[in-house]
Amino acid sequence: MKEFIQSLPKVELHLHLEGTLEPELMFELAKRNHIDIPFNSIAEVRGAYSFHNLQSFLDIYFQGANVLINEQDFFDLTWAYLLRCQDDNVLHTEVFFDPQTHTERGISFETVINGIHRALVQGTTELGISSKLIMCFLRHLDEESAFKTLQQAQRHQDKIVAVGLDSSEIGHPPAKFERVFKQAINLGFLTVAHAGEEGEASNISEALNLLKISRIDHGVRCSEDEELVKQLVRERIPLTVCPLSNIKLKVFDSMEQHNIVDLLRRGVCVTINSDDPAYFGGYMVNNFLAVVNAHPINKAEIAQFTFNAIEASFVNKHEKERLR
Ligand code: ES4
Ligand code: ZN
Repeated sequence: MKEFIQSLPKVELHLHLEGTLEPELMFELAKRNHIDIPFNSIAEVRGAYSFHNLQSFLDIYFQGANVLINEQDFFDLTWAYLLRCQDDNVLHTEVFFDPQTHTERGISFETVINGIHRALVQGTTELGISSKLIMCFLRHLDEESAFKTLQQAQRHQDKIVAVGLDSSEIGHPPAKFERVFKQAINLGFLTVAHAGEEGEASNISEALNLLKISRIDHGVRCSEDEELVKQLVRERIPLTVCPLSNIKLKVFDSMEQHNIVDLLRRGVCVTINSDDPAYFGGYMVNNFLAVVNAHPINKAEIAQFTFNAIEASFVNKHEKERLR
């Protein structure tokens, strides 16, 4: 089974570049940029990665991002992730970045996007890994900050396919960003949103109805609303599920209790993704293995996760044929 999963072609649709910052690179960048970090060793950093909910993770995640200063840092971060994709036979990836995490501390939008974009282009030419870039708004910040970020993104629309919504779900429902998403759609961006991760199922319906999203990031709490599950099946609305993330952030008590295989068998277009792999214990192969080790599942069902991801991806028909 391990070899089958290793060699299975994969497509990743839910990955935060800031969440791929491994402790080793964190130390290297801290040194290079003369930034103080509150850790004395790599082991100490890993020891701090024990979370009791989404917020306890986000606090550490935003702190880690402080070592990213120059364009080259964003390149190095992205390139290191693409090498992991190569290791895990990921052929195509659609990655998130959070510009506000950086612009709020004085790093320019250009520094961030130019470093990331240069690495993604090199990933295509040197590794044969295709990619799309999705810009997320931090939902704990206000509408005005999101509008400002959307404006900054406009001159980079050739590099960004979609906008998304991440960070603290509880207390920051999709409705808060209805006007921002409306403008983004008018400008020609596709839309996605984290919904139904920690927050209730109604956030999923609200994101679909108000933000016109093409797919739902996480969405695992859909099972609390039977009618919603039926709608997801009927309309083939994809969920980008992140199994190891959900266990680390205590969305489910154990992988055995995770509903991803149940949703797959009920006909929901579910996919497997790594979210913030440096923090949650693994990249794509590890996420597949964690699911398979906890749930009896056959090879055709495992391969269905990849077929679903191809279907849910933002590539054109021609590129979907290539991935199949
Ligand atoms: C995130 Cl797991 C998760 N949820 C919401 N926002 C995020 N940003 C990075 N990882
Ligand atoms: Zn996420």
